[in-house]
Amino acid sequence: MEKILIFIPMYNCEKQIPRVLGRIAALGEEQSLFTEVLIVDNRSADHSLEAAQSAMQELSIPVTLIRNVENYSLGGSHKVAFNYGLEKGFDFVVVLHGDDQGDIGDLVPLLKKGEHRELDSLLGSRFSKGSKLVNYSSFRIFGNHVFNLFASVCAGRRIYDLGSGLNIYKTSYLKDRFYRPFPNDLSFNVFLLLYGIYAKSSFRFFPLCWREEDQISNARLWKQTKRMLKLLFTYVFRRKTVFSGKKTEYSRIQYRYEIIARKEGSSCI
Ligand SMILES: Nc1nc2c(ncn2[C@@H]2O[C@H](COP(=O)(O)OP(=O)(O)OP(=O)(O)O)[C@@H](O)[C@H]2O)c(=O)[nH]1
Ligand SMILES: [Mg+2]
Repeated sequence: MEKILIFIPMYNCEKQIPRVLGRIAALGEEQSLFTEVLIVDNRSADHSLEAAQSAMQELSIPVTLIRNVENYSLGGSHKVAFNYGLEKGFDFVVVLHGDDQGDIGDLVPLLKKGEHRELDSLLGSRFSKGSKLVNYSSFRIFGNHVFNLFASVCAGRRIYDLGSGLNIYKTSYLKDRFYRPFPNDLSFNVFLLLYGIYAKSSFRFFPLCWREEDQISNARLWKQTKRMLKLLFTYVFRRKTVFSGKKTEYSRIQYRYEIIARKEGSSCI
């Protein structure tokens, strides 16, 4: 039986994390598509830990709640979870943001068809045909389409989303831990995507529903745009250097965590 880990990065999501876990519990018997849920708290300053610990009791599959020893940002939390997936012998790692913008249900039909087995990764896309956006302004949608087109030209491959919060990766693809030197901030996802193109990995985008309701957006528009442009420029002119595997300040971090709570699976599924 294949082993699939759902990794949930969580940072100040006390309101949203019960809903994210509730959507997994609502899958009912389909929860058994997944082997374990790993919630990675990035030292939230609110009551996310307590909210998660209480809501995780509703799931039928095992859940582990851990807390990073330091705030490693979103990219660093991915590293913690990828390392965990590799060390515990998982075959796939699903990334599902803890602020309830996406829905795990969007991935279920693909998993049932076994599409994840054919590719190194399946990437959720907010801007594909069939995607649904709730509370996104037309300006933001238009801007993203333009940016995705520009990124596609730079990368030489059609990009529909530079980084959404619902993706699945094969651990055999991650096993040499090429992600270790990547920056830990929100640009980690773009590094991951560009590396995937650089390394000629196999992936495709799938449409999803994405909401922005009570979530706090941390992506500062202009700062983020400038950073992305710089990154794409680097990809065009210096990709060999960037992806050569050379150690960076991020490679040296230990990415340690402590276990806060563990819930075993119930035998009814
Ligand atoms: N911002 C931020 N988010 C983190 C961190 N650690 C984990 N997360 C989680 O990472 C997920 C994505 O964070 P967001 O700030 O929404 O970033 P984003 O989805 O890339 O950008 P938006 O377009 O603003 O939604 C959320 O579920 C956060 O709870 C962290 O250190 N900073
Ligand atoms: Mg978000």
